Amino acid sequence: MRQKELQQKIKQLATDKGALLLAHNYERDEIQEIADITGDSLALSIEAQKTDKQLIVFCGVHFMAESAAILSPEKTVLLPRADAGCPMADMVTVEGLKALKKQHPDATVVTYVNSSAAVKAESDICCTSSNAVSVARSVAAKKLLLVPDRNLGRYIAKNVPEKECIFWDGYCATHDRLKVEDVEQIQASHPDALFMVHPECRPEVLNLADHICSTSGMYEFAAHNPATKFIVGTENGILWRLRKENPDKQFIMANRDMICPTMKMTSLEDVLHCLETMETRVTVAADIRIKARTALDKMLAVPR
Ligand code: CIZ
Ligand code: SF4
Repeated sequence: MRQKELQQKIKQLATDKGALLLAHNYERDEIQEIADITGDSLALSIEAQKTDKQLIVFCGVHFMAESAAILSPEKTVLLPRADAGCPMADMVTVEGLKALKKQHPDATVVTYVNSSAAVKAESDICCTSSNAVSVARSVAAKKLLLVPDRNLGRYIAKNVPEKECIFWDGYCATHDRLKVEDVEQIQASHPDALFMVHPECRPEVLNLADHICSTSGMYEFAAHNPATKFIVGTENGILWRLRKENPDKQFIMANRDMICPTMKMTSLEDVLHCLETMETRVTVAADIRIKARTALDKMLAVPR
């Protein structure tokens, strides 16, 4: 089937079944094209909560669908590819986190939303890449366990020097791969471009940035900054919407290999199959869901 036909078939079936199609900013272009809403993981989960629709098709990775299920347990949340996980989220286990907490009983656990529901349930408060610094500042404890991303952790530690920070040694290979030399080379070829970068990148790369922000922050920065050329330091799926919303501006990847293999798994065929079969449903057991929800709600209560 041609791409357009497949897209039309999906849209029709989604309408017939009353489904809301969500796509993360890193999904393939043809998936983002048919989504009702594109966004970052938390924004999409909040949209899933707000809609009257009872069926959510979440084109993304497993922890994202879990977050939607935590916020809306009464809805049906489908993940088109059950095997699309997040390698960084998988770097921390509940047992490992419990052991670290035992070593630091006086610390507050601040967990990035890019983590499993079970790990969130073992955490005191969650954070995203856009609110990480405010969340860390809001915590009363002097000592923080920052889980699972060591790069986001070091970014928090730099901006909240009054706290003692202990990092879980996880990382996102897609972002960690970006090196200082890559950025310096691109900056030398495009001296008039501004470098915007995600805090999942290494600290020495963040030092070269004009703007450090989440994916949503990049859309805002690109739209409102008068500059016309930007070097992009995050997963390349972000280019689709950046270019669509800013047709007169130029966006250059800081490194061509910033491609997340699991975010790119979901195909149009998978989305169609998911709507036809109603598989795979993602649910979170009540005991975990309630604890994970508490950690998310605490984060949502922190003023920006
Ligand atoms: O790196 C990711 O997977 C991001 C930025 C996810 C999200 O939207 O929070
Ligand atoms: Fe996980 Fe990184 Fe992929 Fe995001 S880009 S889903 S953090 S591996």
